[in-house]
Amino acid sequence: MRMIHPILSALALGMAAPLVAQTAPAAAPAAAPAPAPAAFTLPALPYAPDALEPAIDAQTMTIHHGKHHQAYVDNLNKAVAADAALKGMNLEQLVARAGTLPAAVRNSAGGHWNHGFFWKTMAPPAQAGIASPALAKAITAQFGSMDQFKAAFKAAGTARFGSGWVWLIVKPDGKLAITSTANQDNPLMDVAEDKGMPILGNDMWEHAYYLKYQNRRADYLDGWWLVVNWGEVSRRFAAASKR
Ligand code: MN3
Repeated sequence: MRMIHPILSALALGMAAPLVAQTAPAAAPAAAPAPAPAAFTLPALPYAPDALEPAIDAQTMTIHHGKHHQAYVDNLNKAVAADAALKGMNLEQLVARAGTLPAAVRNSAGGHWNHGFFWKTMAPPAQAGIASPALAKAITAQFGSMDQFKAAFKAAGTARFGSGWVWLIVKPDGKLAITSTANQDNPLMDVAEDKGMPILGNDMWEHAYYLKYQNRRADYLDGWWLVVNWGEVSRRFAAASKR
């Protein structure tokens, strides 16, 4: 069940805090409350939970989105509410200074950002599409061919020890690179070894694939290409290349 702290619910709905209303003198007009930062919320999946089959099964998607991602959102809301220094920061700001944050905030903010990015990185097989000419050209220039890129991405994913993510990023110099991060870190974080703008990313946590693939992470990485949303990845590449 989704649990939301009552104060966060009230803030999200724009309600006045009840204690203020009860104790304010009747004659004094209440000062307009400062705009409350919206609580972080779970984005809806952009497709049905079974839409990515056979690459990813419906049960995995339902648990991954509704339980795991929801938990990152809930824990992030709790951690931010408990730390006045973080008040009003948006998700991008939290991610960018992850190295200065308590572990609970770093993990939850990364988890929320990474999963929101991940759902949009995928599409049902019939809508997966192909890379734009510009992206295909950049991939060929950097990795030799699309097949060589996929092999290198798979190698980086299988080499990630324990839980983490594997990414295709646009580096500050505009070049593409494959990198991986541990836990819920990502290449936008100040702590990342290889920094850049992610345009493609796959979840290397067992919760992303274990029900269907068990220990066979390499098979999951192979099957996953069926549901990569190349239209979205190409749009991200274009946006990152313009910066
Ligand atoms: Mn996950």
